[in-house]
Amino acid sequence: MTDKRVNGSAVVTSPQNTVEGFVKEFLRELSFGQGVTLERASVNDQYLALARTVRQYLMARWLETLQRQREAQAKSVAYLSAEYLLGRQLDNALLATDLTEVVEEGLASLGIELQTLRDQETEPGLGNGGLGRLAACFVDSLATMSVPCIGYGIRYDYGIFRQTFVDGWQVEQPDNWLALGAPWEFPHPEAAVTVHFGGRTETYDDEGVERTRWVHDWDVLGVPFNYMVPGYQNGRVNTLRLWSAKATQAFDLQIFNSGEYVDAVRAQTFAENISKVLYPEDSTPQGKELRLQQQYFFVACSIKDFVDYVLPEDFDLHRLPERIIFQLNDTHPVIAVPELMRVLVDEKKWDWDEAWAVTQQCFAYTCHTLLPEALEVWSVELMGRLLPRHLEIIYRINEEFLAEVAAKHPGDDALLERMSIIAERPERSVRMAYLATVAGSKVNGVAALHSDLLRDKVLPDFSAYWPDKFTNVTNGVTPRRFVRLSNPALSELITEAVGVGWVTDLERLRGMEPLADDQEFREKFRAVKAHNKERLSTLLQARDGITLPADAMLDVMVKRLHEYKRQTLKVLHIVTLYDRVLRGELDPATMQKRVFAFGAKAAPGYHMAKQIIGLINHVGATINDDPRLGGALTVVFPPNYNVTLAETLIPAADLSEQISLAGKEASGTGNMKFALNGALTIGTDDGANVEIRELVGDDNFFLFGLLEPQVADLVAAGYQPGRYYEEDPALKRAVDLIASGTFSGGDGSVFAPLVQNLLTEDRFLALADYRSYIDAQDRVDAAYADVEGWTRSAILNVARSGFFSSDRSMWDYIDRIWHTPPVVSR
Ligand code: 26W
Repeated sequence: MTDKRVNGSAVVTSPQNTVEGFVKEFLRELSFGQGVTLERASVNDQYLALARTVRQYLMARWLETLQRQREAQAKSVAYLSAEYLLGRQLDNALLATDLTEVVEEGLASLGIELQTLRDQETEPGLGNGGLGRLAACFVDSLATMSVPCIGYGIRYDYGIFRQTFVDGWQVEQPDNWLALGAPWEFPHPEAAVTVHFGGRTETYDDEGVERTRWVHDWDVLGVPFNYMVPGYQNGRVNTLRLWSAKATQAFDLQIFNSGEYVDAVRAQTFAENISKVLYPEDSTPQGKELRLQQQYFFVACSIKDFVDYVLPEDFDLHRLPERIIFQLNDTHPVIAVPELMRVLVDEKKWDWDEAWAVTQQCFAYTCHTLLPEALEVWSVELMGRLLPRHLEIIYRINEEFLAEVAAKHPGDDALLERMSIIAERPERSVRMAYLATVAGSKVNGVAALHSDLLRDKVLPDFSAYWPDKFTNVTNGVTPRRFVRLSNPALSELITEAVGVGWVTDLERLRGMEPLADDQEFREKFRAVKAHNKERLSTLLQARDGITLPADAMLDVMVKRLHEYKRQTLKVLHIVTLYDRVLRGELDPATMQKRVFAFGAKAAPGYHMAKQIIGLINHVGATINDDPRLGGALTVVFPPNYNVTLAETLIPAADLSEQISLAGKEASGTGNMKFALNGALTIGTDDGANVEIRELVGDDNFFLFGLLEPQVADLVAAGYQPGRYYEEDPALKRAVDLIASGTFSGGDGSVFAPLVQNLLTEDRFLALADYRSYIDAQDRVDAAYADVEGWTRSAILNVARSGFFSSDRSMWDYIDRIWHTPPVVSR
């Protein structure tokens, strides 16, 4: 046991990080934690005991980090996010403590396979896609960089649904991720926060000062669950605090005794519904009341927690901006702005201007989308009913803001209407992105192109009014999980080439550039890719009974299913190749063998997205079983794409599909993960693809498609998808094959809605980009045939993608927005 003194007195002793030390602790956890003997322990017992043993190695670091930050009175980041897509925790904890080998050997000495226990862990799917995963990468980076940060969010009882396929169609199953235990969380019911809802407001005289009080209707308890966010081998552990809703009055005995058993627990179920399940939409808000309840619930808990529990109790809140920056992860937590104003004005009894001056310095807003329909608006009817005091405060913020604008632009009523936080039409509603922009000290997009479009197209009036408020921070991904952990073979090769430091300083990958011209290194690089393909094949066989053909180019498209991401265009490519073979234009024996791998969940209510999933699986079933192809083309679509599957799929990929319509994908982060794992990208000039292409070089990137300005012009000129269908015979044949029922048992009606939409609306110009895409894919085939050339490009992609580390993103946020330097050891 290694002793560690924390806050002077209490001694926290971490177990010895030796095989013996670990085995001793593990057996203790098995018997005293799980209450079973080694002989009778289930795999789940073993996994839970292992998790609890490993977390002990992090405990001292956690307590010390908190102590260190308290002493340093350091400024922290409070990352407010409704989603965290964390992925499995065990391996990341082993990497952070550098215990993998010790644990592997220790378990083996007890006849236990570490991999078996790894596979026992259920990943916490507390997010939908890009936004949630980015939050997880960011908190990992801040811990590794020793920057004080608390991630605040919601502990959903049910995360993103489990996807299954029935006859190729998506069917959702509830994600009961807590069922087998949650060894990585630390509940703190003693630190519960009461959150109010509903009711009305009333003004009262407070010694001559008119004040307002909120007379609420009902309330819930917010119980915090802490999760460790371990830094990579730096002795630091930050905190992720997720809130779970509990009824203030769990059970009404009187009602129960009167025999109304259901009524007796009605309040409980109602309250606990708030953190029951994650909303599975990732770009079309449904405007549901429960969603706003969720947003206010975790925000109110978080602000109360930080102001009353994290800050020293005598802390003068006028200095709040010196101690905290609340980063708003999209508009989902922006209700935090009126909540802080309510606390300062109604509870701390500050006057308005005093409170507003502080509030404006405490928030910053990151926008993650370009789709107008993804920008959240809440009707004043709903806001007023659920949060009457907050609506009043939002009205006052808007009034003060519009008065300021009017002073600078007298008589420009159109401008006032355009910039008002309150939209009058179609119904009076609160524009949350506008509230975030007015209150935020900084507003940023997540890629250079996105931030430009945010300024010029989404919030032009605001960027004209506050040019310095707008900035860009291009997304990034953590190299710990998405290279070091998920691609150990490549990591070894990188370390051999540039030394160990790259894991926390990814720009060191540049040292590999010259090796692109090294024949021997290229062979090793190819061996790594082949190994990863083997590993994927083994996994897909075991997980889904999918056989992955060998010696084929692995062409991968994994991301949420959305029309703007254009999975349909990928299907048109596959059908075009199929058509070429059937017409004898391509010889299956000599053509480039390809495996098309898909991974994608569709929001349950998004019917066109579900049609597209059905089409992919039906095309796959037809092509995979067509003997005329001789296995030259194969479609695989493992269900339930998630972080864990990504960790094995991405390192095996040759080609990364990033084919969204230019101007629609804010950034993308999968694109970065593929480049860092030696896949080449075929993509449009959209989101972060632009920066990937600029860094890896045009020769090492397959660019195609309309540029954003051309898209705008084509749409403005009136886009007619039918014309492209008529004028491109290959396209016509591909669409007709789908329409004719070739992939649906001859029943053309199955995909008629999709085909109809494509030929008449095609909102995301798939037909307009078809020819350019197909030509680019032909370039890909030619490039792939040049094995050495392809490997060279792949190595250069890795070597030149260090910029896409989320550590670099954090430095940008720190320099441009947060000003929260790392707390380095005294
Ligand atoms: C239902 C409401 C809603 C609306 C938008 C839920 C979730 C969203 C997210 C903003 C959607 C999202 O995940 N956006 C993605 O964010 C990534 C991280 O910045 C970007 O890389 C992706 O381009 C963007 O689509």
